[in-house]
Amino acid sequence: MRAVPARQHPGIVHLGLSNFHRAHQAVHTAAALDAADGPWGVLGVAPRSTAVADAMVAQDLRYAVVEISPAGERAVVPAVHTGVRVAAREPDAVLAALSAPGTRIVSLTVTEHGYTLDPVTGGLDLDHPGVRADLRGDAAPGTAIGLVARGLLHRARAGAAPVTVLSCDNLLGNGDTTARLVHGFAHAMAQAEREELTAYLAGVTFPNSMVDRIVPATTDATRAAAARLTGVDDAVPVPAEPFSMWALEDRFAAGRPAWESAGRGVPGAVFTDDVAGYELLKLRLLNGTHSLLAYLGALAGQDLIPGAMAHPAVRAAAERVLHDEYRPTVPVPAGVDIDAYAARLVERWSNTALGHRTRQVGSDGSLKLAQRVPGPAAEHVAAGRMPHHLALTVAAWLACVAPPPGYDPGPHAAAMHEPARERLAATATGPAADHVRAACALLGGEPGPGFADRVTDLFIVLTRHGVDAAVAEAAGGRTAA
Ligand code: CS2
Repeated sequence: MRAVPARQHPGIVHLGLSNFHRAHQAVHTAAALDAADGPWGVLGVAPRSTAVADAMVAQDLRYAVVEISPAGERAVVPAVHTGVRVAAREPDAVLAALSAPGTRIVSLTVTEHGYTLDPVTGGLDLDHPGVRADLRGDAAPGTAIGLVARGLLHRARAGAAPVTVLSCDNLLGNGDTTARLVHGFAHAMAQAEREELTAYLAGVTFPNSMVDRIVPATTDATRAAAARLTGVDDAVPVPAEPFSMWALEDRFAAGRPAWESAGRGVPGAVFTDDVAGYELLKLRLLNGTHSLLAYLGALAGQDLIPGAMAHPAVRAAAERVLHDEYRPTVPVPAGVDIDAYAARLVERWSNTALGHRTRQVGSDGSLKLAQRVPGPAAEHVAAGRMPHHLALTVAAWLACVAPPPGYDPGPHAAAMHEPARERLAATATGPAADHVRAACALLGGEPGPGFADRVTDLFIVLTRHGVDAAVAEAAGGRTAA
């Protein structure tokens, strides 16, 4: 009889069956398991959508990651999933998995949107209807934080060992933030539950991590490429750029895979105490500039990020925000060559073969920009400098998702998902300055005096005279006539 490889034990329960997880953590875990077998299979949990979960079951939990660049394509099949669940459909099975003795890591890719974070307080949004329902606890948890907290409470009650909760999302201090939210949830529970959960949380660790790989949505072209490269039909392959990076703190309560191992086309993860440095580097230089490219690109009629890069004014604005406004606010981690990093970003955004859409990067802007813009903007304003291109980022976002009457931002902006769209529409018909102030409030407040005025100037130029005029205005550093 053949022994069952250890990797078939799901030591990891992962919340979020997104393309990002399937092309990043899954591939790094496959590389780790190639280097050292261990109980690190992944039980993937989709919050609500059944499509990917059911398709994965139908194809034996296998799928291909199709690495795409102008240099060519290749397929990698991670094959690390041991099962999939849909939380809304099988809540008991998910809670059982979270509290199973063999579960050692609970990881998350639920996007900025999934954390039910109040951008003003930085804590759990206790007014969120989903959070309120999860605190009542009379039905299965519907929010990610509710699911983690209730899962950990089950573990506490089952006497199960502590676990690591590993956020793999683009949040500032994602581990610390997740810890704050889960503690906030515990704190708001009824007394008996609060005490049980809080005691258990003392043994749980929440390492910070920086995750990086550009992963677009799957299209028919991805399916065709997967079939061509692997010879099998795959309903849910994932397109990804060749680049992948992961930096994380080595604080695991119950062990971890050998993620430092390179393989399957990805380099080994970097374990470091300076995750904050990597995180700022990535959240600001990559994600911050990406947002500007998405909004200005969409307004300039571009469907794709490389299309935005090919638009001279948009590219010029991206280079300015990257080098002049984000870069000086980032303490570069030891060993990182910042010039090479920035040059690589330009190359990554210019990947014409990948098909990364402006609408994807532009979606959920109210939540993403809160992580990307206010911190560096506050630093510049406090130092007496106006960050014109950070202001332009906010103006372009607002022009995309809450345009003033008579201004049509075009189909790519209209297709962006924005949870605050309705709220922002309420001020779109009034004076631009009030509209901008309402938008800044949503991002956590004005980062410093004069910033909202500068956003207002640029918003007016952008919506009256267009993208090129607004870029010229930002570069000239003047105020609007
Ligand atoms: C992007 C990110 O959609 C976005 O907001 O900036 O998803 C970006 O592609 C990844 O963080 C790259 O690692």
